[in-house]
Amino acid sequence: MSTPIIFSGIQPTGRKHLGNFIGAVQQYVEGQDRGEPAIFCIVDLHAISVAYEPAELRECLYDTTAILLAAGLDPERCILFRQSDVREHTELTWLLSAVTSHGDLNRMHQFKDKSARQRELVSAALFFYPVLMASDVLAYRATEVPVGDDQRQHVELMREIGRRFNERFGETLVVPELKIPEVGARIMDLQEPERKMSTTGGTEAGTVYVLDEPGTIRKKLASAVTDSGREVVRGPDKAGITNLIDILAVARGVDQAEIELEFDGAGYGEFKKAVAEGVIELLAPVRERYAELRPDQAALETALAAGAEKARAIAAATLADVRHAMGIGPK
Ligand code: AQP
Repeated sequence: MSTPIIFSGIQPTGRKHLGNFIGAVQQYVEGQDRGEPAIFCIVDLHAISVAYEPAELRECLYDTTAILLAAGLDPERCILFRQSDVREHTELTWLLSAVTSHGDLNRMHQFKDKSARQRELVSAALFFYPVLMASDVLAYRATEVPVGDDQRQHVELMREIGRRFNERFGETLVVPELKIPEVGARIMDLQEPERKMSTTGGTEAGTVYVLDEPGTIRKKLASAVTDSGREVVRGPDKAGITNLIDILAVARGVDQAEIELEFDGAGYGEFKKAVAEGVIELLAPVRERYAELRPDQAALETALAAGAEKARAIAAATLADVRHAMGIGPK
């Protein structure tokens, strides 16, 4: 197999949750030595598609940068940068909009969900979100896109956009593959296990944040919704327990079957305590390292700027090819 070019984006917020961590961040860390290069982008331009505060956005961007570094991303081994520092993303968004179908954008689940939740304005940016996401990835001719299961539809659309571009203008872009984790691709809300754990759409008590203190994590896990049964096994009518089994399996790096075997005959209370300890062990080192890194904003800025320079060089070359293929600008 050839060496992958890995690309993924993550929204800037200080409230990254366990779903983001397992579905995305752990895959990034695993990918940074496999990708050549592995590129990770904090997508501040995506964040402005819903209501936001400008001053908070900047702070959140540093929060997310520090979380990613604390989780193990190393700017010497990957390219980590801020989306808005590389203007090629926005230019490519417009160019790719020429081969994006309005009907496809209309079918996006995320747009339907998020537009229904906006109180003041449903922005055109929210509608265009998937085109910007396609540009993020296609600008680097990435071959692999590590994301959680909720991004499946967006990645399918970016593949379609890449294919349509190549058919219309000649082989220029690379159609990437989706990469979702085998276990933990969709971590569910602890209070409403039929819904995914989410920054904006979930319950506070059902969302474990990467930066939660151990006491908070214990409390959230203790009150996690289960069911009226007693068996620690996965099943279609056991959404809460299935989610907790997945979480503990990922936290310990073992199979779900191993967890079921270990807790055979144990009560839900004992099991939930074990899940809490597993999650604390997974997240505590990240929280501690974050506390060391976050105050040095200048160092975070330096790391992002160096990443942007490397990213720009790659994206600019793709843009030159795209412009040429599309007949844009001088020969
Ligand atoms: N519940 C989840 N389980 C597994 N993976 C998840 N991801 C998100 N939720 C889960 C993955 O996290 C990555 C980064 O997501 P993001 O920060 O860009 O935000 P998002 O995809 O919009 O998801 P959020 O954080 O839950 O925000 P909401 O719901 O408010 O939009 C992505 O790879 C995503 O798949």
